Amino acid sequence: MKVYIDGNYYDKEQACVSVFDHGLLYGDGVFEGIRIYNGTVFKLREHIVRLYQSAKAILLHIPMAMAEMQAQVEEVVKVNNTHDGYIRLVVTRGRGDLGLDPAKCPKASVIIIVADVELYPPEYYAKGIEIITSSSRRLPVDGLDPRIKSLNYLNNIMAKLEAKQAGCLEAVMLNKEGYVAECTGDNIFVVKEGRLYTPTVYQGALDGITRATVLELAQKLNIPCEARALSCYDLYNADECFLTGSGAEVMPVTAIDGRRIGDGKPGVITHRLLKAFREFIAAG
Ligand code: PXG
Repeated sequence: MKVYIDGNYYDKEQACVSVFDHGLLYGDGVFEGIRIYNGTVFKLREHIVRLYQSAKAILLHIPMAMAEMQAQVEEVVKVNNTHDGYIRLVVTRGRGDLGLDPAKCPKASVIIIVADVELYPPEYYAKGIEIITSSSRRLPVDGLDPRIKSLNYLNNIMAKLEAKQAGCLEAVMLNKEGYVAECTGDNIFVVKEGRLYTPTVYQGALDGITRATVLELAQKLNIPCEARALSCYDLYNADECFLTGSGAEVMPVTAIDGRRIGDGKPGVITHRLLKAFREFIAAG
């Protein structure tokens, strides 16, 4: 496996960054996680746009144009001859000194890693998963806008630890008002009386690319959908619930905080959307 760093390719073991990189010292940087299906990079343009928007929001200049970045990602996939996998695209503030000042970092670093994807076991899709709500809140907009996919994932990691301690794979993160934002690495949806709901980005949801794809597919299937505020009450009393993300795709949730969702089995609409999502991928 060859890792791209700032114009050069390195073997996995030799792929290193400086200890003075502000991505390491301060989590100063942005990233994307992207899937490769059947030799094609899924929604690459959308991921690149989100990366550049995250970078713009933190005043990080990416030292290549968007079209160049897109071509570079494609090249790394080709060099690695990857048919199905996962891309981690990272842009750090680059090498500086030990102070916070980003002006001390002359050039951002671009890292592109292609890896095998860690798939969830198929039985999770058939049976659904149980999740909890975490005590770790999603960052407020006046702290760091949660739409920025930054290298600062510590509060998501705290929530993930809480999930693992409870024997779950994912945790719901609430915003500081107590409304549902999303999960640690996935967006969340509920179905109630045939309608699909998901929190808005202003409630702390990442503008997820899988989320957007599922909303589009729902429209095509004539399933009414709406982004709006949701509380834990709405989750507990939903007919169906599922998560979306580049890793999870569409993952049914069958219990939240010990409350059974619907009849405790993946729902009909969830299943239709998962099927539609997989067909969409297969169609290239
Ligand atoms: N919310 C958060 C906080 C995320 O990090 C999503 C939602 C889903 O967005 P997409 O665009 O993927 O539909 C993400 C993305 C991991 C991992 O290792 C997770 C993500 C990205 C990269 C790695 O679990 N989730």
